[in-house]
Amino acid sequence: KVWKDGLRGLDTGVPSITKSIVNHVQTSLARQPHEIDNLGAYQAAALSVRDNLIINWNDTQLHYSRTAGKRAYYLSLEFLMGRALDNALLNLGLKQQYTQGVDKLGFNMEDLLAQERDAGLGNGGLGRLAACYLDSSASQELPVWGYGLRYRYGIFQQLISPDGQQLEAPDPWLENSNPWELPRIDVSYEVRFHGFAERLPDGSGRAIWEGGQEVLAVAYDVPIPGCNTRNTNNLRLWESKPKRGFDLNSFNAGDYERAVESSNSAAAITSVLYPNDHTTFGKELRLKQQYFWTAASLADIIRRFKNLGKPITEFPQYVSIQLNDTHPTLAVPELMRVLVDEEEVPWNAAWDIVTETFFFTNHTVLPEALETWPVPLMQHLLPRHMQIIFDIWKMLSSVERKFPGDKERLARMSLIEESIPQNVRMAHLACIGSRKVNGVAELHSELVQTTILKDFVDFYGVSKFGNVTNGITPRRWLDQCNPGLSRLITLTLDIEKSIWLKDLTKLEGLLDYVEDEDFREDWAAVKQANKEKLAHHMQVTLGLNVNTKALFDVQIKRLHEYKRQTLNILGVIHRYLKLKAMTPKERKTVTPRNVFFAGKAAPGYYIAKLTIRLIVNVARVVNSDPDTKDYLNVFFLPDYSVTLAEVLIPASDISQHISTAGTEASGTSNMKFCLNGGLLLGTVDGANIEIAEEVGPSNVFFFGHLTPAVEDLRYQHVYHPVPVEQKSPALAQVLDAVSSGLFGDRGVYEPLLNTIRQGDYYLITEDFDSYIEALRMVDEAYNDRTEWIKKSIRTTAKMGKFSSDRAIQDYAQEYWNIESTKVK
Ligand code: DL6
Repeated sequence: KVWKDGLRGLDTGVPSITKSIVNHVQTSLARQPHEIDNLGAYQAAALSVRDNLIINWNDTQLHYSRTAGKRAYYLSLEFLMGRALDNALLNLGLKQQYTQGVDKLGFNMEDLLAQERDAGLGNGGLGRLAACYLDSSASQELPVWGYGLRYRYGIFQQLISPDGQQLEAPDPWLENSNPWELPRIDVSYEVRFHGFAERLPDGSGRAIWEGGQEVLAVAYDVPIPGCNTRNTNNLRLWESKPKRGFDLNSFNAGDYERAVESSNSAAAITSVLYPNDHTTFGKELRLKQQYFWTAASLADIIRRFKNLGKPITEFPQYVSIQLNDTHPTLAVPELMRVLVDEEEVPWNAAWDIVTETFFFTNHTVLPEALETWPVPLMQHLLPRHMQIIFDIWKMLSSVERKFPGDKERLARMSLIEESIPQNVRMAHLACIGSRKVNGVAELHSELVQTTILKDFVDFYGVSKFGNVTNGITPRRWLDQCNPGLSRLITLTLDIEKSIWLKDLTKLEGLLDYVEDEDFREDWAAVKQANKEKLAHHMQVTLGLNVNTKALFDVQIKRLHEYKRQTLNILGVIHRYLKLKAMTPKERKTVTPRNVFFAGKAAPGYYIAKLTIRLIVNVARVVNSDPDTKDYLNVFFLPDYSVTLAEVLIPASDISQHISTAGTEASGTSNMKFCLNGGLLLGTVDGANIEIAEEVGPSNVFFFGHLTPAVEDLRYQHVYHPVPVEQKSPALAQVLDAVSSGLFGDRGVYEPLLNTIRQGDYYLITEDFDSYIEALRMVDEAYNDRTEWIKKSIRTTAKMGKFSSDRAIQDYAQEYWNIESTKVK
């Protein structure tokens, strides 16, 4: 059934749709309809869908302005949106009509969808989470806007050389123009860098900040459609532009380089997404990005608030701002600067406004990911903000009063790390400047409170700290990527699709059908079709043959030592060596397995890149070995993206989430796989734990040491090391096989193997044997086909908790204090 709520007032008959597409071909694209190709047809169809979105978007903004209620803003340096056309069609309920419309014009909808470039404005989980939250905010009719940067180049394209090396190429995703954005030349702000900050001598705490470089932030709006609603929210992305075209004096004097220098440096701010995940970088351009974006976003939010005609002291009653990790933390001193220096609010009153407005989410406890910025760099780039940060810390003399004489505690809590040079600790600033702080899964939130922010819990009390377990949007991660399963669910539950898509706990109704053999066969047929779709995709794009009768085992995520793709590939080698040692008759009893990997490594992350190289070379050897190729195949799919995930996830029988306990804050792909009926093989970490609580321990495969053991084990590895041969003979055999050159150049992998043999920070040695045992249990369970299908159904049925609708309502109610408001 097609829903109606999102369509009210729109002309959605097939003839109007074809007319509108042809119209866009002739006018917006200025082309002849009879010579249009798939790309042109995609662009015209997208513009036609966008027309509908704009009508809803305008009405939504008007509605929010008229109701003048409280709004929330999600500040994220990353929004990993993926493609927009299919999502918009499904959320509007127009997929069928548009499919018929483009068919009438002689095109195929799938071909048109394939033309769209992913909006890859993010690195991984953090950016994709932001995208899911936008979808849920609109679907839940919540007045939430996203603010980010319009990078001209998104996450790099990953190429893999024949010998397995990752190469990076730019991602010029805007080169064919982007029909989903609306440039708003009427919305721009000036952002200052450098210059001089001079405190006023009147003791007010105010200062004047002048001089330096001024850059223009220009808004681009991306409409975010909700599911089965007219509410269409906004993602506002800023582009940097020079304030003045170029320096005419230098130009006239023949100094062309100088003439364009400052305009180039202004435009460079939003040129590229930093490709680092879980590491800080300390680069001036990155700090410029952070300030440029937070300053423009705050200016825009304040302007909108001022339109309400309320006194500035009421700001937090109308505005909540979520800081997505520490990247937007400069918003804290920036709001202080605007309030104190420009609005002339007394310092203490300004601080009250700030600490009522902001909320801070931490997304990792890994030490290398905790942002700090050198004080000299801050002083040079943002002299006024550095003064404010020092003043904020001075104001917190209450810390000293509460813990008199506890100098160590004071040093630990300080906003300034006493290193050479000194550094500003952004997590401390975000914590101090926010009303509430949360982690993204129960275990992670507990770790935040007991490790990195423990002193702040002692100081403020535990009520300032909370947990919001992450979620994923079932629109993209089930309905869009797995239409077969979506259809089966709708038919089985016998309710409208939009009902269960917006109340995912309804999936529990599937439990009534676990014992129904026909339903189980339908369920299994959907999975099989998805495996065939992936195999077809790999045949077409990579020329690879994939056995669709095998078990599909998938690990797709950023390459990182803590995520332990290395453990996975070493497990594959273990299986290979075992297969080699079997007789042909013994092999025939083995469950064939395809192991799929995908993910990018940060360009400078040598060990992660070496892991990719090992995977590719293991694949080369294993897939071509006549003894084993019918039983084991390994694939590394290059250039992982949201769109590739949409093909891989529905095809998986089992997926791996095998981080060292206590290192993965939450993970969200674990939720996506389980929602699509894939079972989970994982460690007791992040959201795996809550998934197991929901689906029941008999439906997941857990292994490995638990978080409380990790610290001790690491200590043992450093101070009382035991050789790998003693700890795990099976692992030692695998490492020797790699060292012997079985998978190519001897010696190449030694730095990678040494991370295990020496120190083993991520505890591969400790978890290897239980990992192999867990894999054996997966094989055994998979051989009981009926039981496996039952597990798969039960898993999907219990995923209601992990809808991002639940997560966004948690934020709305417990943190931001905003309410749903439906556009009529
Ligand atoms: O919260 C979203 C996502 C979690 O699911 C992952 O577990 C976590 O690793 C990731 N964190 C980051 C941290 N980056 N920074 N800064 O991406 O967040």
